[in-house]
Amino acid sequence: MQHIFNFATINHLTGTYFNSPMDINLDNIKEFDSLISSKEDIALIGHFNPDGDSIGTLTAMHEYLKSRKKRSTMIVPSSFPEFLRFLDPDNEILAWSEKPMETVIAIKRADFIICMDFNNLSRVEALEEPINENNAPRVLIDHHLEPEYSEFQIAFTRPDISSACEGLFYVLMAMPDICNDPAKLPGRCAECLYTGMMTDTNNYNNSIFPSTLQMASRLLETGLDKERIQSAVFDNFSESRMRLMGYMLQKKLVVLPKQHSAYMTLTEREKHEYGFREGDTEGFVNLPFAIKGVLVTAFFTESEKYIRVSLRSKCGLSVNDLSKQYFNGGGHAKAAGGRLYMPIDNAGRYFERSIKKYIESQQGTPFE
Ligand SMILES: [Mn+2]
Repeated sequence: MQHIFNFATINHLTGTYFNSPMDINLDNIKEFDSLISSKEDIALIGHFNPDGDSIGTLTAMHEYLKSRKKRSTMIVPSSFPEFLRFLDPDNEILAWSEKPMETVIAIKRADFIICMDFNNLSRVEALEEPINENNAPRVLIDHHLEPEYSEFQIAFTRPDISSACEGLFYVLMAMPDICNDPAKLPGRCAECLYTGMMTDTNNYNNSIFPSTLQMASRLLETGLDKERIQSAVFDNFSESRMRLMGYMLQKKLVVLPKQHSAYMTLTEREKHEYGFREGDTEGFVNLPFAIKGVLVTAFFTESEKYIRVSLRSKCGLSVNDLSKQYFNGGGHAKAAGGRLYMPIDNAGRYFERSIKKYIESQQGTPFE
């Protein structure tokens, strides 16, 4: 399967100059376009613990399919943070954790499945089984490393873009009805795409490529209200979340100067004390980067079954590799997740040992 596109063929398709920094194969676009035309009931699948990019791709694709008079159902394995609610004003997104029956039924009856912002069906947890039981064609739109190509009929994916929303933006630009004109994006599509890009780059702090700014610029040209989106995402937290952030920085932040690293651990008891709600720690993992010399960060959240791990890097040290070796996870070189199965009180020491061992195992200095 081919997942690279080239300019000439896109020009041929649209008859316009296609100013895209991404490569998309024309045959894949044609196939995707005709799959949409021939199907009636499309399931859009997002990943576990959906973030802005996940909800952004789902809602943008939903808006697009609505414009093509297709029924589509947005489905995620677990609920998403409240601050993203503005992307789904009519409460249409189904979370398996809240409505397991409805969710499974929607997957079973689908005649086409579009997976976005994840690279492997294991990232959708309980949804993996019903998806695998459905023989409908599957398409992937993503930006994670090492996609599981064999699970999809078409995969539009590459790691050197900011977000799955950016990938979806360029796929939509290549569709015949959009014809490389962002002004033709229907309904709230542009705003959903912009939100996913903005949140996945931590508000233009990381994973910004020339293609990313080009996408932003082209969306802004359509009259998109960027201030409104920024305020909906960043100025919408609870007082208790702000106080939790203060507590974490004051009491829980550990800096390891020699390892250019810093970490924080959040326990169930502390979550309870601060009235924790899903999404409250969004972005906390990035806070220590403001300290001079800190290039790698980790955030550990205790939950019922395991410790949720978030890892970030601003240097050559790959947290994807680090997570694969020590934290039962992976993701991107500069942003990865994982899980630990140990008491939360041991997580800090485990991180200190792991990062030391990992740095020792690297050739040369990873802090460049
Ligand atoms: Mn993403």
